[in-house]
Amino acid sequence: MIQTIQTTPYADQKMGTAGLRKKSKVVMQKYYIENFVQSIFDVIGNLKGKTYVLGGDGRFYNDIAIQKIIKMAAANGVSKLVIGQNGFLSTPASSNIILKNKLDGGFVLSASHNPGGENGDFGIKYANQSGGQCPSSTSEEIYKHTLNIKEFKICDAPDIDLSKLGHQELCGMEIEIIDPVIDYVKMMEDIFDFNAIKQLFAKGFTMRFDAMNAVTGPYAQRIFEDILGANKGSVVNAIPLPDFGGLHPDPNLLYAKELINLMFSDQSPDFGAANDGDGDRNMILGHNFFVTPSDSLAILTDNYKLIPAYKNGIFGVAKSAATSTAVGRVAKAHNIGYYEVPTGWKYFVNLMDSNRITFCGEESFGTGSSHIREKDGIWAVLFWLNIIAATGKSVEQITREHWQKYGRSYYMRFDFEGISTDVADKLMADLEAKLPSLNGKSFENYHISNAAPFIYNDPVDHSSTKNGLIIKFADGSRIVYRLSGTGSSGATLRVYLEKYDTKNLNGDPLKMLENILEIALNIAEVQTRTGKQHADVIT
Ligand code: VG1
Ligand code: CO
Repeated sequence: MIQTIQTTPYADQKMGTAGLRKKSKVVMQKYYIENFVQSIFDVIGNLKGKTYVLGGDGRFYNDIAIQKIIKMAAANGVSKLVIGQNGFLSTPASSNIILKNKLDGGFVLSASHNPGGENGDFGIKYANQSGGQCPSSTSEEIYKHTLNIKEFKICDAPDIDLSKLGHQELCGMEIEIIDPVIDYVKMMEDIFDFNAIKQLFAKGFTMRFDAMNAVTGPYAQRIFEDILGANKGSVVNAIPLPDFGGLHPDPNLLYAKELINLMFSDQSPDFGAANDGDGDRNMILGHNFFVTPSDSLAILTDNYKLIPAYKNGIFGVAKSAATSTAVGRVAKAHNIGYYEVPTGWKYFVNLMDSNRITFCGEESFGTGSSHIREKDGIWAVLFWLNIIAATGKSVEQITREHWQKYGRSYYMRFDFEGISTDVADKLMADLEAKLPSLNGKSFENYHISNAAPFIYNDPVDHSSTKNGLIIKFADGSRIVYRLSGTGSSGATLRVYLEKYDTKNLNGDPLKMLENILEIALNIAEVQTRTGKQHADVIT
């Protein structure tokens, strides 16, 4: 039943910030998935005795891709696959299954926060035995392999019935279909004070969780409504749909509009949250109030003692370089380790494995801890609920008190999308060349103290990664420039701005950052080079 089929390489199967991400139509080309997956199996080698987890966020083409991967795993000699029922598994749930059962890795079929559907995006994240996505050195090796691939192996058999829980067999490989939610819920119960949160809801606390028609609906309904007692209907857009019901499952101020409108209205519940396509991102809102992800990371870290799993102490904390420095001040106050890494969760994995950090986060609505090796959307929501239950304070109160204590990092990100790759690459190259000449220069009241590329030297595997360009000012303000590594066409320039203030805590972020924005766009000649006067997305 095992067939070896001849194929020819594709030139574009390079993983980005988080796995392979392409237009669905690209992935639907003949043997596209097969080439990529065979390359992973070839690079891992020696698959006998190995077990992998497999699932996805339910987006368009998941059903086809998952059957291909199952049949290829069997033909390549994998011993066992653990698969989420009906092909569903969130990214955090998948990481948990790898760690808890000491599996050899796994595949999450998702393009995360990118839109789905036939005209949307598709993606594959590959995790190794760490429970996190493979390091860049491995993805580079896989990419090289895709450029020379000549054949792949596949088991010629009917599709597996993914709705049936329990054990099956295919071409000598064991398949176990599991409930995607049970183990994840258990893990959350072990971390947080569910009783305190139950009492909070019993006293009439209200929330709205927007699952954006993506994978977290079933997890959120089970946890928030069934177990914790939030009102029925608190979780909306709860059924995962192949095209996310036309929504763009990116939990931010632009794409989670329905939730934002509710939270900034008189009908607002006490608390609002949303997750992305594969359940690893989160957005936190109070009544009339938005918490930036950078502040959220700082606030969670500052309050670790309120959470049962962390109350006896935490290792350090890490953030991506583009994320605001707010959490750095918290790390200093608590006298714990503090690390800055390139963008992408894979860079946190070594720090967690070596007990250097417990918490980590990114400005792109990602927060998490060493309970797994991916960011975790529902974990962050539960952390906030646990703080609220323990303190009796609102989201706004908690955040404002944090600013009183530590000062406030005004922070925003401006994305310029759909730029031609050549223009974007040249913009970054020219800017990098110009950085040394900027050192010591002043723009009105802003004095540049340092302008340099961000280079990360991993303390564990000693790899070195360059990611983004940073301009630092004497008053602590910062500009970070990066090109996105998750898009499926053209280039996206991200400009991240930060300004620290200890006196004016109630400013409007856009106003506070107005001058720095102008400086940032001028230095990089963004408008003249891209032809865009304004950012496409502001978060
Ligand atoms: C974006 C975010 C980054 C995040 C990555 C994956 O990458 O900026 O912080 O880790 O997406 O998130 P980029 O290269 O486009 O800036 V997810 O939720 O797609 O796994
Ligand atoms: Co995601």
